[in-house]
Order: sequence, then structure tokens, then C-alpha cells
Amino acid sequence: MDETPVRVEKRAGYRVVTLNRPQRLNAFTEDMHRALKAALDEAEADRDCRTLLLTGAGRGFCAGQDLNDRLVKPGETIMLSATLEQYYNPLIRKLRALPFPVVAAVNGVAAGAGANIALACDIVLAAKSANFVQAFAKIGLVPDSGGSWFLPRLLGSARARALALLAEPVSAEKAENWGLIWKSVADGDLMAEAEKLCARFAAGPTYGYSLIKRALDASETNDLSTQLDLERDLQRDAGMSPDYGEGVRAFMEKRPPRFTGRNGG
Ligand code: LHQ
Repeated sequence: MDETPVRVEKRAGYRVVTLNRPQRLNAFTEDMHRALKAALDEAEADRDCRTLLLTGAGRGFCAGQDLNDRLVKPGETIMLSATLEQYYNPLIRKLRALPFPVVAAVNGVAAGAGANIALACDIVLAAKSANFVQAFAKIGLVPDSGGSWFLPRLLGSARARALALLAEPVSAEKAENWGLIWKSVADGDLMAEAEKLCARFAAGPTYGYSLIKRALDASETNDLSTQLDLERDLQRDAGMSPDYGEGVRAFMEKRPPRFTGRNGG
């Protein structure tokens, strides 16, 4: 049996990272956190890796924290903040900060932190049979791994509050209609669609993509005037990249661009 908690497959220009504890719907243990961190660090350090595809093995995407690892006996207390501080918060920050697009292919249920790890990715595709559950309230917890930040921004307050308080599943199709995710696709097409997207990103202006991620993240807290200044600075950097020159030449010459993904430095 394949026991590694995270599988990494290298493709031309990108990596497929698969959460691999299918018997527990890919719920997170500390081992799995360490393996995922190593996979993300290695992808970031590899100049040929220009996008990342995150998915789950078996019938689930990820059921959040493995609750067997965090059992509390009556009368005991447990310091969950330490788990967030050590594992989940750095993971969410890392996914947002990776200097290339991250695509989630949500193949089945995404619950608790598993749902919010998907929402932290840049583009979320989900199989029609998948669903998203903010399961936290069912066990007396608060949405974490960015859930309390992503939900109101993606859905507005009414839907965010209902999902967080009721902990009811949202189907992939409803998630698409509500704007929680990019797209729901037929189960059998999920991986092919996700890999097609990754191949497209892997041939794209990677440095420009990294600046787009920075601009959109910063816009969550900036006022318009501050954001205009940031756009000026990021456009200066983008304009100095070889991909800008190539993009404009290709447009003029009516041919597809050959982007390298590099910055101007
Ligand atoms: C599981 C789990 C699981 C262990 C399914 N753990 N075994 C951060 C900081 C620190 C601590 C606390 O948490 C956090 C963040 C969080 O993520 S809190 C939220 C944790 N997750 C949940 O509460 C979700 C729990 N799971 C479920 O509600 C259901 O399993 C869902 C809705 C995900 C799927 O339901 P079904 O499709 O009916 O599958 P199932 O319940 O039969 O699960 C299949 C197996 O996976 C089963 O094991 P078994 O031995 O009976 O076949 C489950 O016990 C196991 N499993 N999630 N989180």
C-alpha cells in the first residue's frame, strides 16, 4: 500500500500534489502537514515549476483536521491554537504567497480546514459530486484556515454567516453559482480540465501572475488610492520582464507568445 501522506508528480512546467490518506478522506495529521510543507517548499525552489495542482486521493478532497489526533477526554482541555500557529496558518500563508498560480481540483468532500485550504488556492475546480462544508460549528469550533476571512469576501455576509453557523454542505454547482469557486465540472473531466489549466499556466507569464496575486491580495485591505500606487509599482516591474516584451511582439506578429516566466532581474 502507498503510505506516503502526500504524493508529488512532476509534469512539464508544474507539479501535481495529492493529499493521500484516502481511508480518512485525507484528513490532516502532523505527518501530512510536514509532507505538504516540504512539497510546497520544493515546488517553490524549482525554477521550472510554474504552477501547482492540489487534489485528494480517493473519494474525498480533505476532511480537515484528523480528529483522532485531537481527541479530548472529559475534563481535559487541548490547545488548538498551537496547531493553527504551527501548521494551518503557515500553510494558508504559503499557498497565497507562492509566486505562481495554485489550482485546486476538489474531487470530493472538502470539510473544515480542508474546505478553506481549497478556498486559499487561486483557482478552484470541483467535481459535480463534491461539496464544501464549514464543519467547525458541528464540533463547537470556529472556521479557521482563513474561512472567516474568505467566506464573507467571496459570498457576502448573509451566506457566510449561514454556512459558518449551520455547517451545512454546499454542492459544487451551488458553490459555482454563489461565486465560492471558479467552476464545477463533470466528475470524469475534473483532472483533465485541471491539468489543461495547469499546462496553460505553465506556459504563461509566471512573473506577471505572481504580481497579479500580490495586487489582488493587497486590494483586500487597501483603499483605492493606495491600490493605484501599488498597481503603478507592480506594472513597472511587470513592464521590465522579458515576458512583457515577448507578449507585445507576439501580438504584433500575430503569433502565440513564448513566455519564459522570468522577471526582469
Ligand atoms: C475522519 C475525518 C476526520 C478523522 C472523516 N478525522 N477521521 C484545526 C486545528 C486543530 C484542531 C481542530 O481542527 C482544525 C481544523 C478543522 O479542520 S476542524 C474540522 C474537522 N473536520 C470535521 O469535523 C469533518 C469530520 N468529517 C465529517 O463530517 C464527514 O466525515 C464528512 C462530511 C467529511 C464526510 O462524510 P461521509 O462521506 O459520510 O464519510 P464518513 O463520515 O463515513 O468518513 C469516512 C471515514 O473517514 C470514516 O472512517 P471509518 O473508519 O468509519 O470508515 C470517518 O471517521 C473518517 N473521517 N473525516 N476529520
